[in-house]
Amino acid sequence: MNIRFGYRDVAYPGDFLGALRDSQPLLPDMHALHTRMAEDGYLLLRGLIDRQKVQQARATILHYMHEQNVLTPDAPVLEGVMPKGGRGAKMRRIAYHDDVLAVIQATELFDFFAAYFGEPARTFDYKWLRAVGNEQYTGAHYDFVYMGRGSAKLHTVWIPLGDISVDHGTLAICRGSHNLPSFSRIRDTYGRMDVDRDGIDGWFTKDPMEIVEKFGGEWLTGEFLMGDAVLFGMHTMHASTTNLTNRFRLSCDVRYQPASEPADHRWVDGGPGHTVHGVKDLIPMEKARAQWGLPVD
Ligand SMILES: O=C(O)CCC(=O)C(=O)O
Repeated sequence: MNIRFGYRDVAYPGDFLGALRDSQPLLPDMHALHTRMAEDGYLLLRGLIDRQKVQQARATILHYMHEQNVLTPDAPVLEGVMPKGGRGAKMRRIAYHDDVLAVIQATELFDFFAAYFGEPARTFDYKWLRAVGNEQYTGAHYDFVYMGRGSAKLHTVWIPLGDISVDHGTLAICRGSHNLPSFSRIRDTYGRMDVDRDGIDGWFTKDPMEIVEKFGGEWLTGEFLMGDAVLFGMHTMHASTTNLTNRFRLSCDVRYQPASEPADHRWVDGGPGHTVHGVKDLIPMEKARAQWGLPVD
C-alpha cells in the first residue's frame, strides 16, 4: 500500500517503513518486557484494553463531535467523516467524559504499569485527545521536550480510538532513536530541551524520513485495532503517518509513571500546561540544529 509519511509518499510495509512487533505474547513476564523495551524503545501490546470500552469511548466522542457540527451531517456518525476542508475539533471537554476515562485511565493500564514499575502508578491529569484531519500528521519528536520535568520513568501510552489503517494516520516509532550511538548527539542536545524553558520548536523535523537517512534507525508503524496500546519512553523518536482519508483519526496519548516519583507540574494538579503558546520568537529547529552541529537540510 502507498501511504504518506510527513510529506513523502512511501510504501507500507516496505524498505523505509516496517511493521511494529507485538509484545503482547511476552505478558505477564515483566523482565522480558523490560528487556524488549530496552531493545526496541517501545512496546506494542495488542488487545491490552477491553475493546468494548474503546468502542463506547469512540461512540461518545463522535456523538459529541456531531453535536459540535464538526462531522459531515449526512454520513454515519460512527464513521467520523469530516466535511471538505474539515481540519480539527476542540476535544478538551470530551476527554474527561467517564466513557473516555474508562479507556485512557483503564484499570488494565494501571495494573500493567504497577507490575512494570513494581509499585503503584499515576497518570497525568492532562489528556492529549486528538481528532486528526485530512492531510494532517505529527512531525518527529521526543516527548521529553514537552514533559520532561519529572520522573525519568515517565512513559507515553498511545491509544487508537478506532481501527486505524496506515493511510488514516498511525503512530510511527523510530527504532534505535533511544539507544543507537548515531543518535547520541540528538539525545544530548535536542533531547535535553524544554519547549517552555527554551522557547524552541517541539518537532525535531517535519520530514520524519530525513532522520533515518541522516542518523540511522528504522521507522515502524502498523495497522491498529481498538484495544491496542503502544508504550514508549521520553527519548523514543516518534511521529505519525499522514491521514489521507476523509475521516477523523481519533486517538489519545496519555502518560504513566511511578506514583512515588515527582511529576511534571505542568500536567498535574491543575498545572498550567505549556506556557510557551503565543510566544512569537520561537527558535526555529533549523537554527537550533545548526547551533548543535546537527545536519540541516
Ligand atoms: O497521535 C499523534 O499524532 C501523535 C502522538 C504523540 O506525539 C505522542 O503520543 O506523544
